[in-house]
Formats: sequence, C-alpha cells, structure tokens
Amino acid sequence: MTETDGYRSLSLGEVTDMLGGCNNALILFHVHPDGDSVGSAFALRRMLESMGKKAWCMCADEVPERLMFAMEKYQASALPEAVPTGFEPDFIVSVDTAAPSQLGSLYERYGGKINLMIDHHGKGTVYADSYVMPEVSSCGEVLFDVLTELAKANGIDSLPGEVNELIYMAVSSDTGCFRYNNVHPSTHMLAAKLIEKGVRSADINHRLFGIKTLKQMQVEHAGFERMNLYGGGRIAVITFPYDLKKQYGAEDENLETLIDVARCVKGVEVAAAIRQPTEENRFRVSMRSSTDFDVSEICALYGGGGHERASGCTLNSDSILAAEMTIVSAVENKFATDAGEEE
Ligand SMILES: [Mn+2]
Repeated sequence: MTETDGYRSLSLGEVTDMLGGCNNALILFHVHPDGDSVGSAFALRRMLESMGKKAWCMCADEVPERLMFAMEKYQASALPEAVPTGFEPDFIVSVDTAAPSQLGSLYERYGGKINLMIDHHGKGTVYADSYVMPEVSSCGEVLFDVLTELAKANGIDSLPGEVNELIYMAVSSDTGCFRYNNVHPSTHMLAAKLIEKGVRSADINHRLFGIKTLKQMQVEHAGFERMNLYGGGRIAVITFPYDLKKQYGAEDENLETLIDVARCVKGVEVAAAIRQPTEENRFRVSMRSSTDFDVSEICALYGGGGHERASGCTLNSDSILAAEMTIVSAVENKFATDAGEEE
C-alpha cells in the first residue's frame, strides 16, 4: 500500500474485507451521472443486498431519464432526500468519482467520512482510502474484479445476473459501445464473459445508444440547423441559445448530444457545442477532437480542461455569437501554430 495525503491505496483483499464487513452501505457517485457511475453503483448495491446487507445509492444530481431503466427496480430516485428514513450507513463508498468536487453537495455532507473510493480515473484528488485502477476502461470493469473477489471470499458461486447486466452497462457506456481508445483486450474479454453468463448485450446497447427521446431528436435537429463549419470544414460549431432551450422545453441533459451531431460530420476534426443554460451570458462549451488536436489546450485558455479529445469550459461573452467566434479563432490559431511547428 502507498500513502497519498494520509489516505491509503488498498489491495484487492483489503477492499473485499471492507465490503464483506459492512452492514449498511451508502454508495455515492459523481454529479452529472453517466452509465458507468449508475451501473457501478447499482451493481455494488445489488451484490451487497444478495449478501444480506442493506445498501443505498446516492448522487447530488438525479440520474438522467435515459439511464433510469438501470435503477428503477431498486430506487425511484438517487437524490439525497430519497434516502429511506432510518437508513444509517456504517460504511460509505464512492464509485467512479475522481475528486471531491465530483461529489457535489454530497462532499459537504460526507467528506472525511468516506471509507473507500473505487475508481478508474488516473488523474484526480484522492479523498479516501482508495482502490483505483487507472488503466482500466471503466469503473464497471474495476468493480467486476472487486465483486468477483468478494464473491469468492464469501463462498458465493457466481454474481447475480443483475450485477452482470449492470457491469456490462457500465463498461459499454464508458467505452461508447466499445468504440473509444480506452478499450483494451481485457475489456472485450470481460464483455465476452458477461455475455456468456447471459447478459443481454444487444438490449442494453440498444437502450444506451440506439434510443433517443423525441425531444432529444428535435433538439439535435434544431442544433444541426444552427451548425456552422469553419476552417474549410475542419471545425464544426453548434450553438444553442437559452431562448431555443425554452422553446423546446429542453433540459440541460437534452443538450448534451449536440456535440455528437457536430463531431460526426465527415471532415470535421474539431467540434464544439456552445449552449446557454440560463438567461445569463455564460456559455457552456463542449469540445471534441477526432485527431491529435488537443482540445483541452483550447479549454484551458478559458479556465476549463479535460482530455486531449474531450474537454469543456465556461465562457462569459456578450452573446452566443461572440462565444462562437472566440472558440473558432482559438481553434484556427492553434491550427496555424500546429501547422507551423510541423514545417
Ligand atoms: Mn467512468
């Protein structure tokens, strides 16, 4: 084990001992929940319950509607106020959550009381004794090993079918249906193992990637109509102002796929979606790159960041058009600099 800020990096055996020893587990996951966090949290909940323990999953933000299918059997809501009265956790574990800020308001409540964090993000701020596997595709993949070991240590023959389904969902979700560059041979081997155990992969992938609500499609259509191409078609930008959001009765969650509309256009190397969440002239920018162009450098200019191929930032501008122009010139400048460096 190694020490980080007084927190220990735990072995697999220590993790399974901790999980095996708890009775009432509170499972926390990150704000802005995605399929990996929801799948991981509920897989852990289901597993602990199959061992006769009590468990409850909690997030500072509600689970988006498109992922509700994974949790509705267990909880109607993941919000803090939904916790059953009388539920007194003796163990607090977080999944898929790399930093205190990602716990949102839950950190004020549970910071310093978290017994264990299970994650796969390499970069982050450790806030509890941890089990982090940074090279692994998803928290779901990490959790599969943890739960398999936990089962073995407690004489359980196989993981419950629902656990396998939730793990599959987590892995497929974080790998964009096994399309991103976080997929390793082990990821496919795990998927194969889960399908062998009866996981309905086609159904899960259809629900995660093949279905959109009508509103989602309307929003994407409206966004597409507003898409502008720059730099000879290498840059695509979609803007979505607040009045349009209001007109469609859209939630922020409905606007998250606008970036995918922009980035899948042939020839586009850098895509940006700029939305205006409220009436304020504060714009949320999402950026994607399909080449070595590092969009995190652009976002860092405006106090944001992320990964080389997926980043975000918040811009204060006079108008959404001004925000669009800011991003476009930053990208064009970097194109010019990068081209100069290659010569
Ligand atoms: Mn994840």
